[in-house]
Amino acid sequence: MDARARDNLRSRSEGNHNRVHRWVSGFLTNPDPNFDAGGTMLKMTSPNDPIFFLHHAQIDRMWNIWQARHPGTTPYLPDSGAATGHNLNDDLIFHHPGETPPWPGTERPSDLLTSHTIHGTGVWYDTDIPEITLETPAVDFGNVPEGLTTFRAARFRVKTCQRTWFRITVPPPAGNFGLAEGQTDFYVDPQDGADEVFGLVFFQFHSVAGPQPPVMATIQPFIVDSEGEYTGTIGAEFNVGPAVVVTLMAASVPRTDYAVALVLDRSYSMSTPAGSMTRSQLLRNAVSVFVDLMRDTEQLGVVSFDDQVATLTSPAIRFMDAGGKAAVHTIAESSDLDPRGDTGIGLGITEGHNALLTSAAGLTRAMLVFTDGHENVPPDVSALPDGIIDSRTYAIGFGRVNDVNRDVLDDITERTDGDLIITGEIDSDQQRFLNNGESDLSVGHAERF
Ligand SMILES: [Cu+2]
Repeated sequence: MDARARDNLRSRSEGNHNRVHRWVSGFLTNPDPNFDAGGTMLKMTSPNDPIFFLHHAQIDRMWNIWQARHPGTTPYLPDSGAATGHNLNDDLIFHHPGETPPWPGTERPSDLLTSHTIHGTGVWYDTDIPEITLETPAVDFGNVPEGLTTFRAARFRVKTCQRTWFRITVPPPAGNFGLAEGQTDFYVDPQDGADEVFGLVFFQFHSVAGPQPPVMATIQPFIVDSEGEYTGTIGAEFNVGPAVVVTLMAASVPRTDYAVALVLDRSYSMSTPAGSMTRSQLLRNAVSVFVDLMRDTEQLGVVSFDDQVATLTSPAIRFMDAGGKAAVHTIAESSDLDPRGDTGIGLGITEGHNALLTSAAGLTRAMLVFTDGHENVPPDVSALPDGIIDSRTYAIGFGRVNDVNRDVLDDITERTDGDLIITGEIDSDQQRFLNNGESDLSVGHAERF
């Protein structure tokens, strides 16, 4: 941005800047010197006009875009040789010589090169380039039982005002690691009121016996240039920073057969939204995915709770052969899980414990508690005797982190070193992967979202 050449951004934007001041204010075409054509945009009082702010924000926005398009170009010139106050590192002058400056402190052009610095980090133009940080250089699938396919996400922290894409440009080499259901492109949208969102890029791992050497995959973040401002082509892709490499790692472990009690919250608060569906719908989906991943040598029981408890499977714990799976699918669709009363998590856990007592010999017992954690019917989880939470117990909280009662969920899981998952606000694709991912809860590993 050089003031000295005619055909550059600065000359052109200053020329256009001046025209807008004239257009908005209007020319004084009436010879009567007292006639005011309206508006203040042509006068030194122009900052009083609301249009002034919009206008200057637009000039600043265009400078931002120009900087992004010319990353190797000096953002401001001249750095010397111009009149005092106009060089890169001069103090800007807002008053006549000999007069008192209108406000204390100094600003220099070099202080104003980055609009986020000027306006504060929370103020963005909606066209600004996203700021992206990879939070997971290594994506660890943990211990995965042989025969299972699980999903894990590389996670990016994203500051953005627009949809931000991630493309797996170099997929993991053919083998046990791979694309999640062939998917290479993922995106995240900004959320009103949130300074940051998380971009998730999923991979899958299929567990077979033997060592699992880590593999690499490459991900390129980009935006779609809907106005052609960054690429010169409307709808073209514009890469945001360089591609990043993530390392995928996993370990295969022998698969054990499990007896599982699903303890399902059907209290009224489960009717509230968790992302694109209600918590209750999320729960029904999770149950359906979970049961399909069980082997016919494993057992499952389903318990519901609000202020009452019910064991919905008959017998309480049954093998997940075709008939058993069909029965659980019927339960997942039924009105027996409709949101209803208050929340007695302790009641549900006790009922699940009793169901597990009837499991077949040789199976490892585990309990999954699906709840939003707002208990209001005794006994409280904290008051349950240790013998009741004895099997490996996992809690799955519905809703965003701030919506669920973290203390109660932690209390459920910590006694047996289980994991806590909070589902967060996620779209349906991610939901599908998360639901699949719950399969490996059976070996005590779960990713925290
Ligand atoms: Cu102006």
